[in-house]
Amino acid sequence: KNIYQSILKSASTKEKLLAVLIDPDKFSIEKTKDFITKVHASIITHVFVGGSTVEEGVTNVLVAAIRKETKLPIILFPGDVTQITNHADALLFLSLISGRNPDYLIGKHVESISKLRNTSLEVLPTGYILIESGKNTAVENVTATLPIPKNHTQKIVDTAKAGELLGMKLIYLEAGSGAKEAVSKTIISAVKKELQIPLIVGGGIRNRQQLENAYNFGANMVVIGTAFEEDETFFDDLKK
Ligand code: 1GP
Repeated sequence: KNIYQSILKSASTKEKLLAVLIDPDKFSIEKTKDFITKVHASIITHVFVGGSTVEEGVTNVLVAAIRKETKLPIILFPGDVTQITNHADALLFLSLISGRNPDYLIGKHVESISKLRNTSLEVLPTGYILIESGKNTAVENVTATLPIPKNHTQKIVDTAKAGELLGMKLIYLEAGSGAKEAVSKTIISAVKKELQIPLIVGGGIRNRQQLENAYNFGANMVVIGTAFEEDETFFDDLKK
């Protein structure tokens, strides 16, 4: 199976994609079966796994447990090289193009190759753009980079376009996990207008209305994590 091709196809038919983000640091493995049952009853199409500070080995065990319960595509959204595991289907190979920290632009990627070589993960080159969202976020702290100010729309658009021209296959607009403000309509629609490749949006989306807004503004895929961590009744609003 080819995950990128299916994302492209969904983008061309305007099918809305929704990823639940499972952070191994905030998820107890015992509830995997129950959680995935709720995922299956919902409009969720993809499972993302990753976090900014996960202990080595934890992601591997958790992804194996999730794999047992679902046929949905499992995509790694790694905060670090240690989170790479062959139990997943694909890897967001994120380059933090909003920042100027060489480690997160190319350094970690070079480090990861010795591990990647031994996996059959589909690699999804992704331009990852952190946008100011009202408070300090984990991405900002861990990567020691500044987000692009939210009113610098042209800079955000140019950054996304530069990512596309560098050959990245996806652009991910990130407000940060638990962001106070999700990425705005102005930003999503301006970026979407210039991009040929699919657009992922995440950070601070907590209800159905915000989710639908993100699609209407131009997101092909939305990523939600915190809203499920805080209250699993959110699944009830996302029934198929
Ligand atoms: C974070 O974009 C994801 O990297 C999801 O954010 O946890 O705020 O939903 P939330």
